[in-house]
Amino acid sequence: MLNIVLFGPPGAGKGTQSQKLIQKYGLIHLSTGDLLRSEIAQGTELGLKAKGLMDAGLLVPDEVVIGMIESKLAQNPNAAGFIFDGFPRTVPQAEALDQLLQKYDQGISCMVALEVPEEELVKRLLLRGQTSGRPDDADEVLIQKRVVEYNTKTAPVANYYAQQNKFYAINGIGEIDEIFNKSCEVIEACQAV
Ligand code: B4P
Repeated sequence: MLNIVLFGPPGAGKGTQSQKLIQKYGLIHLSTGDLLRSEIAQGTELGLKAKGLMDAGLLVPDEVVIGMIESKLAQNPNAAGFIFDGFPRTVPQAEALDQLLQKYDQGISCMVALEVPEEELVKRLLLRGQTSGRPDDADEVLIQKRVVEYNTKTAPVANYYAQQNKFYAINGIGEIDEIFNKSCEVIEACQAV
């Protein structure tokens, strides 16, 4: 199985690159952001709890997202592999993901980290906010808050995978296809190991 963690700050291009990577490698896309937004759209209890946190630019509790990923893994026992987009976002989530995959005798193949400076992230998300209707893209103060949340809670996850020799950083500035090609080079190098 090919299991890729696509990593980066909010607006780095994780969702954008995921769409291209799932097509090329026949993987299942697991975006915790998309799963949470779907719960919100359906008005579930989980969605109602998550909405307040997401709209405030905060992470939702680990156990909530870990539970969502656990059920998606169980629903797709014959998958060729998964792209984890926006997950794990904390070290406890990364530890839980390793434990979940171990149940299937699987593990993470590599982490592809998209590196984008903060001023570009803010620009991209404000632009997306003009059409996405996402409350968390609506204003700069909120976007900065998401970046702070990323720097304090999520950035350490890179080190977790670096310690396992699975961390690969890519410059996330440039044409979408150029970034995609660089991501494929990393993934194919991991597959060859
Ligand atoms: P996500 O849905 O994961 O949102 P995101 O980080 O903002 O999106 P992403 O990074 O995928 O956006 P993309 O670059 O594709 O999370 C939203 C919220 O959900 C979180 O704040 C949190 O509250 C909660 N949540 C999700 N997962 C969680 C977890 N595991 N634990 C706890 N809470 C969790 O796109 C950005 C824009 O850039 C797009 O408009 C795109 O067109 C543009 N773009 C992409 N590539 C570009 C390029 N190369 N050049 C120019 N523009 C580009």
